[in-house]
Amino acid sequence: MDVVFALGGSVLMPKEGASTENIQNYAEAFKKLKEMGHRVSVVVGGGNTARQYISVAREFTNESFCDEIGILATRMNSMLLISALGKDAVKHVPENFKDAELILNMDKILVMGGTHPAHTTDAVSATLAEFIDADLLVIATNVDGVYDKDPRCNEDAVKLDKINTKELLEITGSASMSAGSSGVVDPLASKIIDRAKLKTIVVKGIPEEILASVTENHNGTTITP
Ligand code: U5P
Repeated sequence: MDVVFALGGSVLMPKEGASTENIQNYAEAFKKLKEMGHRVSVVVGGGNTARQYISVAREFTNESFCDEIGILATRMNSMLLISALGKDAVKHVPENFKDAELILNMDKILVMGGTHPAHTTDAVSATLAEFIDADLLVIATNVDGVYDKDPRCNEDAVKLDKINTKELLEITGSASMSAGSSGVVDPLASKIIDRAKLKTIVVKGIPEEILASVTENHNGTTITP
């Protein structure tokens, strides 16, 4: 299967910072998927690094420039994962989808971060999945699926096992577009998922769920056209 993963920066680079064991566990999961015969792309988020830089820069500058800072954080996190993937990856973080596809055609795991301001790496992963005609997009994040309302501020929020792309648009449509925002799926990504008719799974970003996402035995939310 041709699978694109959006790996939330907050799981790769949590508040406590990077840990060798953590990065290694993710690298092992992606290598295993490649060994199983899947074509693997990983779009890495900016995590706490991006959010810290953006929160200070915002006092001085506009959102687009904050986005540019966020993009650099996503590329640094990508380099960290590339370093742990060794010969299964290429020591280059592509900045557009044409270069990204060349890396996949070299039979390597593709790792990339952001591209342009005004969206998150969720939107990058959805566009990449559309561009390379992937079979599946997996959004591996810090929540375990899509809820009917934000579970961080609604105790009665209910996790949805299966939804369609129109329902995803309704749930995520009102999310913030400011630099560093962290809704479960960025509203632009939801629109791309809908237009590209992409089968998408939202799972908790732990190696076990990343491996399970290709088997249907995951505990997340499945989104279908
Ligand atoms: N960002 C962009 N464009 C991209 C990727 C990221 O502007 O293509 C910026 C956003 O401000 C985003 C931040 O919130 O970098 C960190 O990425 P993420 O972890 O939210 O995906």
